[in-house]
Amino acid sequence: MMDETYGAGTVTVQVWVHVINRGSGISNGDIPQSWIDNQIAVLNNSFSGATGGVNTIFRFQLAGVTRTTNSTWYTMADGSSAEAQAKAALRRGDATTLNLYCAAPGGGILGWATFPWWYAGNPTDDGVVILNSSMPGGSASPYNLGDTATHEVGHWLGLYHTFQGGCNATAGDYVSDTPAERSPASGCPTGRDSCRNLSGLDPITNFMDYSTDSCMFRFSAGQAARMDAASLQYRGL
Ligand SMILES: [Ca+2]
Ligand SMILES: [Ca+2]
Ligand SMILES: [Zn+2]
Repeated sequence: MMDETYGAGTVTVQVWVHVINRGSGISNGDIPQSWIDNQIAVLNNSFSGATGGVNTIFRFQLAGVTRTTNSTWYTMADGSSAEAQAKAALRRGDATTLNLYCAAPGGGILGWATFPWWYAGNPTDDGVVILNSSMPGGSASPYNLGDTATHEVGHWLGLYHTFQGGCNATAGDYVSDTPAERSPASGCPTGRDSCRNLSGLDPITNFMDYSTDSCMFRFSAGQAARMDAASLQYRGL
C-alpha cells in the first residue's frame, strides 16, 4: 500500500536548527538558509507521504536557527565531550522540540539520533546530528537529498533500523509490516531478499534502511503507528 493514511490529524514538531561551523562559507559548514528551508521541506514531504510512503501524523516547522563557530564542536563524534558541550550550550525547547545539529563529524558518519525513551534520563543529549553536506544541495552524494535527516528523525520518533535483529521474524524492528532483513542494504539493490525463509523482499526503499537517498522514499503504516505511540508516550507529541 503506497498511499494509505494512518490515524487522523497531524502534530507539528517545532525544529531548532543549530548550524555549527568552523568559519564562513559552505566549505566551512556555514550553510545557507535555503538548505535549512529545503531540509524542512524534505522532512514534511517524507513524513506526509508525498514521496510515496504513508501519511504519518508528523509535520515540521522551523522555530529558529542558531549559528556557532567552533572548530572542536564542528567535528564532534557521537558520545564525545564536544557533542555534550555543544548540546549543553545550544539546545532549545523541551521533549517535543526537535533540535537538529548540522556539523561535520568525519569518518563517513552521516548522522545519529537519540531515542524518545532516552529523553527522561538525559534531556540535554536529546536531538539529531547530521552531516551538513547530507542536506539538500550538499556534496555528500549519493546521500545529499536530505534523507539522512528523515532517517535520523525516524529514530528520534522511536524507529529502529529495518535490519535490526537481522532475520528475526518476531522482533527485529518491532514493526510487523517491514520484512525482516539480515543486514543493511547499500546502494539500491532491487529485489534483495536477505532473509529468504521469511516472507517479503527486503525493505530497501524504507527510510530506516541504509540505501541511497534516491532509493529510499517511504515509511510504512506500522512505522507510522510506532512513531505515533512512542512520541506520545515519551515526548507528549
Ligand atoms: Ca519488521
Ligand atoms: Ca524475505
Ligand atoms: Zn540509523
